[in-house]
Amino acid sequence: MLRRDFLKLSSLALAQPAADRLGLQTPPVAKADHTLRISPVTVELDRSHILSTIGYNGSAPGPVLRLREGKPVTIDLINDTDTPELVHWHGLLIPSEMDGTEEEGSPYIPPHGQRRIQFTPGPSGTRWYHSHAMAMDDLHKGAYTGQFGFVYIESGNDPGQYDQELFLALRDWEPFFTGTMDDTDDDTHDGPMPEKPATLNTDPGGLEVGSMTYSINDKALGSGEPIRVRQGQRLLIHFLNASAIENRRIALPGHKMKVIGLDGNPVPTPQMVDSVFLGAGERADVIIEMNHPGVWILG
Ligand SMILES: [Cu+2]
Repeated sequence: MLRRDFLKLSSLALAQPAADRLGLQTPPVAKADHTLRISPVTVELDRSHILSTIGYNGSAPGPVLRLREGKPVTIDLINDTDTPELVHWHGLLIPSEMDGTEEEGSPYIPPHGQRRIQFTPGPSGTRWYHSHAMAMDDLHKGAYTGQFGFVYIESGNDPGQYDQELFLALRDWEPFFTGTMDDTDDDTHDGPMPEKPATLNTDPGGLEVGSMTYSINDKALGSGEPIRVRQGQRLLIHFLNASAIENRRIALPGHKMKVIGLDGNPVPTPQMVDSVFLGAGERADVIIEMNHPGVWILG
């Protein structure tokens, strides 16, 4: 054995745990660029309302992951729960094996197991990640839990001047089964609407899912820190409707929003609007010029 080889071997032996020493064929494992750990978390919507759910890296939503378009990343997915999980990358064009969807053939992350994935992020823009484990009739599973977070894929193209950048996910919690399809939040219809429900549903329950608990990120209306701005500042807000069940309209009274991106993709002709309406999973990137001093409720 050459001295050089001996040094190589001994440094490997030092770097690896005892169990690997016998084989030596396992190369030292490089650290992943990002790690998402799936585990039980609590969400404090406000002081008197604390939920128990499953989240990423100890919180819900999970961390904002900033990736570079075209630059390969390695992500460790660690499942600290008792059920198989899938992390789906919503809006990314990546191989189905990495995409985290059962129907496309991505392998599950086993209970108390882990998976390392590698992909080349793209296209650029506001994307998100969430559990794709099928909940079926279990409202404590998959997309009903706190397993969601933003992925922002940078292209190097400046989205325009702004003073503050915010990632705000609209979310509902504590879902329940109901016999009524309650879509009164769908206010996109013109003209008078029929009284709802048109016929009284006398079923004891149903398979529609409703919710009465709402938040932006992890905070309910009136709790959490306000967004503080100075007059004339420009906010870049990335909105995501991270709900599995509800459409949402969001507005900032006294201000207009300039929509520069929809579902993460730049819009050809940015428009000024009073509010944006987002279906489940949709995103909007807006610029708001803070030109009306005061206390305003974004909601
Ligand atoms: Cu999705």
